[in-house]
Amino acid sequence: MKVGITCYPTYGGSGAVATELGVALAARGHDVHFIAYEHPFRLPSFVPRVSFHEVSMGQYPLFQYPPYDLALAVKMHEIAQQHALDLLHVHYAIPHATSAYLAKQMLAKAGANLPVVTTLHGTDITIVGQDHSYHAITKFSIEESDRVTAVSEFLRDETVRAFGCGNCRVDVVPNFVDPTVYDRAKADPAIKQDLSGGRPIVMHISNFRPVKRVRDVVGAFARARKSSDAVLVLVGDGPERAAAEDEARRLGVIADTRCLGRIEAVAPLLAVADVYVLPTDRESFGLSALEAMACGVPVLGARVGGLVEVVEHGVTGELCDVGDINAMGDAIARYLTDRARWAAASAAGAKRARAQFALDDVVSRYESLYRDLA
Ligand code: GMT
Repeated sequence: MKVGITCYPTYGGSGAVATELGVALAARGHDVHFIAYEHPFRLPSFVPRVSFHEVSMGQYPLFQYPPYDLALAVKMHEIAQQHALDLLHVHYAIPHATSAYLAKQMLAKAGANLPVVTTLHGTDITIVGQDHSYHAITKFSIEESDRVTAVSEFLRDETVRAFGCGNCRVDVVPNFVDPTVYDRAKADPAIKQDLSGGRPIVMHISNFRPVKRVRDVVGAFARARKSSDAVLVLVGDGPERAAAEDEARRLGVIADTRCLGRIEAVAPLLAVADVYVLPTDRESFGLSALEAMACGVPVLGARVGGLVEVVEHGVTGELCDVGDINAMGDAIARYLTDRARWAAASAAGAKRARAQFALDDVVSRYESLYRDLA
């Protein structure tokens, strides 16, 4: 099939999922066309059967807010015609589902059909889509999509609740992980040595937005640090990075904290981590938690949203109340000091990631959904 994929190309779970899906589809022989304003961050430089089409934006002094959604619709329309796309799969509803709707209507005028699949990822439903300024168009664009998927049951239910999409079917297709890439057997001792001198590693990876509560990561680590000699490794960058470093200074753990900034290939880092921490405010899935589990890293997270569908509490990690830094710190400490407990959670996480969220299984589900539409 010929599939167009639109996503946010920047550091984040929805772009990672969209890109890895596209690469996996291409490996199965499909032609994949990414349509976005930048090269997706997880797209290796060249992949057979994968093309990237940049959305170019005409500028004009009148535009205080250049209309990206229109330029995107035009590019979708152009690529769909030029490459005879069988369908468009957009990730994150705003504005991608709306642009896809416009492109579909433009093609319909010429007698062509372009089915649109919209995958809902998170704040497109839980925050931005519920803002009054976007609510009606988000509801409309979801209802006009030919198929809608959500990455967790939580997100499906929240979509129905917030948008009252009585007659729109939302299928849950979870995010996935490639178990051949996210694999503790591939851990490189030299990386661990470099990061921590061989000491245990507590890790967090995100775009450091306020929703991720990165200061709680530092607070929980500082508490756990009292009973272990662990090192905190923070990966990523964003608005809360400086505040997280300040917190590490304030709590006296800055010397045990390493901030690596944005790193695109995180599997080699996760493979040497001992505990992964995701104390987030809200999370429709928590892709990084799944990637950590696949690498045999127990996950310490907040009991929110779809994260409870990924982490099995008491088995592959522990989930605490949002903001309960003491409980999180104590749970981290238990994994760091009780080797048997750690080994059981590590093995259970690696097994669950492969059994429930393996790339091959999930990509097959998308493929069959595409076939239903073609
Ligand atoms: O929704 C967002 O704010 C951004 C999005 C992203 O691009 O990272 O994150 C969401 O999608 C991810 C991939 O499906 C999920 O793993 C994240 O849980 C989800 N983020 C939130 O719900 C806050």
